[in-house]
Formats: sequence, C-alpha cells, structure tokens
Amino acid sequence: MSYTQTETAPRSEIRALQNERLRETVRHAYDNVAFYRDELDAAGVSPDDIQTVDDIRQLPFTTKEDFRAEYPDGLFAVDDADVCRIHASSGTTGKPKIVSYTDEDVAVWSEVVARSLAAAGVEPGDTVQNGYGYGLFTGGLGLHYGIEELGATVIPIGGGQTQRQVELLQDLESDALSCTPSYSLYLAETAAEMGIDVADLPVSTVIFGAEPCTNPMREEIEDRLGVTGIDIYGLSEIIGPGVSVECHDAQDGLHIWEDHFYPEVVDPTTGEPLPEGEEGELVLTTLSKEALPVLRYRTGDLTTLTTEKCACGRTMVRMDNVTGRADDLIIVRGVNLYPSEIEDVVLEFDSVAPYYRIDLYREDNLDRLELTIEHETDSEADRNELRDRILTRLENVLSFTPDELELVDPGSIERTEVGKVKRVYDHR
Ligand code: DLL
Repeated sequence: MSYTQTETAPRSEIRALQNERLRETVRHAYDNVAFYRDELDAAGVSPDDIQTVDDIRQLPFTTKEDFRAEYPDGLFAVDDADVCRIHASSGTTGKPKIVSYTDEDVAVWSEVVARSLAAAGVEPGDTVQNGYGYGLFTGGLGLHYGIEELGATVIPIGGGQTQRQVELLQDLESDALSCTPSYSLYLAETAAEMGIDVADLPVSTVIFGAEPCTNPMREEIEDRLGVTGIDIYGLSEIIGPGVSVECHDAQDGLHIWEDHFYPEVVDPTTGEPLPEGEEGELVLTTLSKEALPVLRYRTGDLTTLTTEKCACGRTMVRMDNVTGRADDLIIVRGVNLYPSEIEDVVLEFDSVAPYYRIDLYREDNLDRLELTIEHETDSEADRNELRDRILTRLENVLSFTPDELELVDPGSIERTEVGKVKRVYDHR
C-alpha cells in the first residue's frame, strides 16, 4: 500500500509538479546562496531560463568538492535562526559535509522515510528496531522520524551493543530491523553465538542501506535472517535515507521519490546525460529543500534508471541498486574492476562466509591485489580445492586473478559494529 497518492500519480502529473518545484528551487538557490549565484552567472544561465526539467542540463553540477570548499555553511539558503537541525556526512577524508534542515525539511524527510517504510511493507502499529547510528549520521534520526511519522513504534537502539540488540529483537518481537547490510549479518552471527537463530524470531523485514549490497549478499541476509531484505538509499547532501527504496511487492529497483528529488544519470567521465537504461553516475537535484537546496549533485553512485511500470503500482522512476561508486573503481595492472564484481563471484561459493577484504599494494611499480575471504571449514585440503575453483571463476568472469587469495578461519576478518563497513584497503 502506498503512503501518499503522489506515489501512483500519472507521470504527467509528477512532471508538472517537478517543473514547478524546479523553478522555485533554482530561484531560491540563486537568490539566497552566493555560490549558486556565482556558478549560474559564470555559466551565463539565469533562473528564468529554467522552466522545465528539460532545461536542467543548462545548470552546472554541484560536487563534493563544492561542499568542502563551502564548509561549513556556505551552501545554506536560510538564516541560522530557521535551521532546526544539522547533520554531517561520514567523510573518510578531509572535512565532513555539513547539511542543514528547516522544520519543513524535517517534515518532508520524515514523510519520504515513512513512504519508504510503507513501500517496504512496514505498517502502522508495527515495531521497528532502528540499528542505524544516531548522531551526526543521517541514518539514525532519519529512520527514527520516518518510523514515528508512519505510526509505527521505534526502538532507538542505534549502532553497536550487538548482544543487547539480539535480546531486544527477541524480547520486544520487532517486526522489522533497520541497519546496514553488513551489520545485519553480524547481528545474525552474534545471535548464533548466543544460541539464537534470528530466522526463528518474528522479525520479517530488514531495511538495509548506507552501504552497497550485491544480490548474492542480499540472498545471504535473507537466508540467514529469514527475512525480506529491502534496500533503502540516500545521502546526506540530498536529505539522508529515503531518497529511494525498493517496494516489497516487486523488489525490483528502488523507487525514487521524484516529487522531491529529480534524478539524472550521466556519463561519469564526460558528464553527458545518458538515456534511460544506460548505467552511469546518479545526479540528483532537490525539489523542495529549503535550508540546503542542491542543484545537479554528482553523487558518485553508479546506477541506471527505468520508468517501466512496476508491479506495485507506483509510477515513480526506479533506480538499480547501487553496488558501486565511480570512485570505487580499482585499476590493477590495466584491468578495471569494482569490488562488487569480486563480491558477486566470491559469494557464488556456498562454503564461503560473506566476509572478505581486498588489499591493494604497489611493489616495484606494479599493482598487487590480495583477496582474503572467510571459509566456513578449516580443512586444508578443502581450502586448496576451493581456492583453485575461486581463482578459475574470477579468471573466467572477470579476466582477472588476484596476486594472492587467502582463505581464513571464520571470524578472522574484522567486523564493523558501528558505521559503514570497509572492505577495500588501498595501501598504494
Ligand atoms: O548513508 C544515508 C543512509 C542512511 C542511507 C541509512 C540509507 C540508510 P551518507 O553517509 O551521506 O548517507 O552516505 C551516502 O552512501 O552516496 C552511497 O554511496 C552510499 N549509500 C547509501 N545508501 C546506499 C544503498 C547515508 N542503499 C552514500 N546502497 C551514498 C548502496 C548506498 N550505497
């Protein structure tokens, strides 16, 4: 069931709303943010030139570097007194990106997360254990407000305290769990150590996001936890979680809440817009944000878009699940690889645990890639045989062989209890 009527509106109606909101957003950004005024002036574009979403290509892109250069509040479009909330993105390098919200922005955010939960099959009256980190990260509070907006009960446990999470999941009989995909597996593993099988608990849905999750990884989550896995996507710069979500009915791509976020897919190298169905970098424009309007933001996330009808009846465009970012690309000895491609191959093997890491080195001007994977048995003979099979499969599928492939005991690879999992370590 959809949460708002807009979700199933005819596309012409959605388009009309987008046109109107885009005009307002560009005007608001131009009038209130010096950065946008300078950028548009430099590009020779006046806000009046932007009448419909077809004109959006005239606007310059906004990038992560722009957020950093304007740190902390150079992109804010309202007075400090009108800002009711600040969050920040979990930047791994340099300054974090600071983002802000007005009361109305928080209301919109709560609504898009409530829609996302409804699409995920969560109903008013259900209980949701929220395992996303609270604080500057948008995951915790973003989900929290959405769960309340929907009329469900929130258990605001946040990240970490995994044994406690397992106990609460059992004792409070939550219907759904929201957390990163890697954490859901860690939770299942911890539960098993406590003698509890999460598959036996009432929890029937995991709403996972904030990290890439390939299809084999999703299958692991669904099998191990006995749940339906629903992918939720978002980023701080645009609002936080709730930009898009899979629907429970089809689980076939993530519906973008297009009345608030206008999507484009562009060639990551040239920035040229790509036709529907072609993979490229997702670019998002906010259509209703007050405190922080963002024009044509280069997300770095790779995906495709489709407007094909969805079985759930929602008419909003769908994006493919994001399994990689343009800047995740690993180039080793001339071969271009995404970590997700390695994950796809590795998780085909049943006796492999869903934990791996990729280490990159440079020795004598040559790149080296070492792959470490957890193996569920400790028989050396089995390991040798499995190692050969994985190497052959990697070579056949990716035309690539790691310099070293190590199979290690279960539990050897570090688990992430709080925050986002890190699987690639570039020592070059
Ligand atoms: O991760 C917001 C979020 C919280 C989304 C909870 C979903 C659930 P940031 O910390 O700003 O915000 O990181 C945003 O994380 O550009 C993607 O690269 C990645 N990401 C987010 N959701 C997904 C997803 C939050 N479902 C960055 N699949 C984004 C793959 C995702 N990657």
